Amino acid sequence: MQSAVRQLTANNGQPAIELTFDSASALVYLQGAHVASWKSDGITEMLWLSETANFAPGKSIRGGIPICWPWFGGYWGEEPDRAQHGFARVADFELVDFEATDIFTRARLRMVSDAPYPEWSNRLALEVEIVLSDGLGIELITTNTSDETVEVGAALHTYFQVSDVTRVQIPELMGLSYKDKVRDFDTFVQEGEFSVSEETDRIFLDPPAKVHLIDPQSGQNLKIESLGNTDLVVWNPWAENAKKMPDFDDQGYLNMICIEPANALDNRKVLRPEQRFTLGKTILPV
Ligand code: TA6
Repeated sequence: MQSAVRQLTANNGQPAIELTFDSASALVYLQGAHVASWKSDGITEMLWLSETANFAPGKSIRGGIPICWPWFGGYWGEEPDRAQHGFARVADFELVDFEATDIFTRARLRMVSDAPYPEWSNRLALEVEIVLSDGLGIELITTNTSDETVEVGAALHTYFQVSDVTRVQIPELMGLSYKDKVRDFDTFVQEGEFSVSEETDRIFLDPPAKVHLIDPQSGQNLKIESLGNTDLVVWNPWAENAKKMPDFDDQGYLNMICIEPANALDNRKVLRPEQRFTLGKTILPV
């Protein structure tokens, strides 16, 4: 049983670590503790990555698993000009601990950048744990390091590779309520099977812990089990929005769907001093 963690220089000279477990591999950029590749069989890429993605300091990678933290979406505070989805995804992380065993390979990274916004200095600490075995696990572990209560939102903004997004199914979404960003965040109920044929940006409320991503064309189906999330965000930008994003290749929208366990909008967690909170997910081919 081959398992290892090694540090390397990846795209555009960016530092990264590679986890291997048997034939499986995962590539994690230290900036943003960003999982950019997961090959469960060592050959098939399970995560979508834009052909025009940036690999540069201070720029988030379009694809893989960007970390939205300490907020998801727009900033709720009064201060202006705060980056969408927070600042962890462009922060520096360092490898603090790893294990390579015959049942899993694990790496733990810690955010070492100072918060770029003064009101967030010395408030929260973030560690990210990534586990590779038959599946891929990732957990965001947030600790309130201040002496006051702190609100934190987050999401694991996972871009899944699919054969044809118009044919994918996520059966467990049927019947759930969701806030639709495309329709002013009004609340609707998912009537019938979920499907994508236009811009889709839905925050499903109180979702089940387990959902499945069914890809009928490839037969590559996944079980996605989340913990700590109050919401599940599902996003596809569709053609017009994909074209507007320079780091999103124009046709890429047909082969990706984001399924994101989140604490979104008003569902932020309120942490007492020293309190710890974990948001995570495990993805397993089925
Ligand atoms: O998770 C869906 C979403 O909030 C969309 O509304 C869209 O903004 C997407 O995230 C991508 O955001 P980004 O800041 O990575 O371009």
